[in-house]
Amino acid sequence: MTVLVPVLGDQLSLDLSSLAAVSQREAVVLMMEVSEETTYVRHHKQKLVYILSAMRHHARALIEAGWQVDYVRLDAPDNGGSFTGEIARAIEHHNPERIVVTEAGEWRVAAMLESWETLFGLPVTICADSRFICSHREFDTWASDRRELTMEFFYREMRKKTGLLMQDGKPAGGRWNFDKDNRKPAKPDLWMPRPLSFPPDAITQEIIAHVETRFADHPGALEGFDYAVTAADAERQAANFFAHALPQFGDYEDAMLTGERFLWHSILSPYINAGLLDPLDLCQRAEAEFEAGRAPLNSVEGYIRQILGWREYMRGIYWREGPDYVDRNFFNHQRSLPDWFWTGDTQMNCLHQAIGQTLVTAHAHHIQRLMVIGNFALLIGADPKQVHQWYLEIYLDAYEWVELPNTLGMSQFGDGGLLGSKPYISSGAYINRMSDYCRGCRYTVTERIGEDACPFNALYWDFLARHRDKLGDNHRLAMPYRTWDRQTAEDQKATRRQAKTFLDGLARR
Ligand code: FAD
Ligand code: DLZ
Ligand code: SF4
Repeated sequence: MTVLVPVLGDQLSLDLSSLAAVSQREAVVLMMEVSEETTYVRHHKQKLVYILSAMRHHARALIEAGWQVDYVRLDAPDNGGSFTGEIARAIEHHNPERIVVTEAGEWRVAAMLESWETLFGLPVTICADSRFICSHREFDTWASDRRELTMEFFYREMRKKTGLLMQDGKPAGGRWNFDKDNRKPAKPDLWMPRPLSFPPDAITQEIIAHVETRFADHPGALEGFDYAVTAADAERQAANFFAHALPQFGDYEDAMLTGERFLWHSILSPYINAGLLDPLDLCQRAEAEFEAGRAPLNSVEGYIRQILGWREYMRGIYWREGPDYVDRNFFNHQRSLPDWFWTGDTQMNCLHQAIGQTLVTAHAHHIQRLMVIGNFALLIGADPKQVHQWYLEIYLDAYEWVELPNTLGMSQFGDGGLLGSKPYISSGAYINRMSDYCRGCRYTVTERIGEDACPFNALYWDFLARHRDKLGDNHRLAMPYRTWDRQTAEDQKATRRQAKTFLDGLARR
């Protein structure tokens, strides 16, 4: 008897639930490079190289572990072009009696998996993805009797469930959250930790050449690609993070510095999301660093909260809200992103830095994504679906289940506040406080009106004025609205005129 076990490009774990559910003797593992997955958005070229190379390396690891693997390359002449097309070919070839697959990470692919039983007349077992710490049912139980789905309360449940940073049923250090200790700006520092560099091996080089020609119209640079593409190298980067960056992770979590792309961040999200690293294992290792006295609680708690809290919470929201979450548009924003989102060619230094490094590395850290790029997109009234597509295509770690709630929900307030009690917006003052970008900018961060005024300032107030009908009652915005109301009608008019002039010339900014 043959069992077909399709392993998708973000399921690159040797202890995947589908593999655990079958015996090696009967299984044929099917891995498929298919054009539908490489083009459903215009993925950044480095994202394509990363996924395809990690898939090819994972196939080797599976074979070494004793699995029979049928690997379909993108350039195979008879490639079926889609997961379903390749399953059809594999059924002809291997004549399996059933299919066992780990659940997909997004609605689009989940619908494909669910269609196979009827389409092919074979039993299909869809296994829960055990790499996540919170199951769908657990999340729904937590969410079902709540009016507000506050992440902080979900996170506390996860701490209790896993026992991470818990002492006698209480949070370690007497507090659940050390966020207020974690907002320090950073200074240039020669001894800043650096992520490890993994020069491309022959497999990766071949893919780079293929991507360069076949996906020439996709955004992003390929030069300098040096991400890990194996579990062993991802593990080296994890060890590097724990040894050198974790102790100060918390202090500088929100900081931004010109030319410093990674700061004290872990740069592990691409590896966790593709399956090369296990999220719970990383949390436990961070906790062990605290217990051994090598990393302080504010850093370790902050790091664990990102994974155990935010990452699991985003996944829960994604599946709970359903496939039409992507169409939510609370503010009815319709503006297109300016073309310079794909070149970084703007005079606003913060955006030039954040988008520029994104194009070069397919990575930006959380505050760059949220408070520079996302903040700007929201203030100009960009269409949240287009903003979502930009993030999905441009970041190495982007899969819809995690990217969509972060972008459309947290960053663009497209769902009207499911994930946050107020929109993440700010004037230039926040960016100036948390970065050194303003010093190198053609605009003046302290000015609101005039040729040289920082565009974020007028845009911020214009946004609040424009959306008063929807935000006026929000008690967390009471203070900025009071400040706005204290201004003279003439000042208010000048601010709104300034914003309009800026938006009229957005393409050239
Ligand atoms: P660190 O700063 O070292 O954080 C540790 C880990 O926590 C990360 O590796 C990641 O696994 C997890 N994490 C942190 N914040 C979040 C979060 N908000 N949601 C989920 N996991 C989190 N993250 C993705 O993995 N994929 C995405 O497509 C993605 N899109 C985003 C879009 C927007 C608009 C925003 C604001 C955030 C997005 N994030 C996304 C979250 C976050 O920016 C990245 O996880 C983080 O920058 C990855 O870098 P790192 O591994 O160095 O993270
Ligand atoms: C993102 C991606 C890309 C670019 N290419 C492939 C591929 O060729 N084959 C594959 O199995 N997976 C790929 N992926 C990841 C899938 O899109 C990912 O597995 C789904 O998003 C899961 O829901
Ligand atoms: Fe960005 Fe304004 Fe600062 Fe320039 S002055 S870097 S546009 S916040």
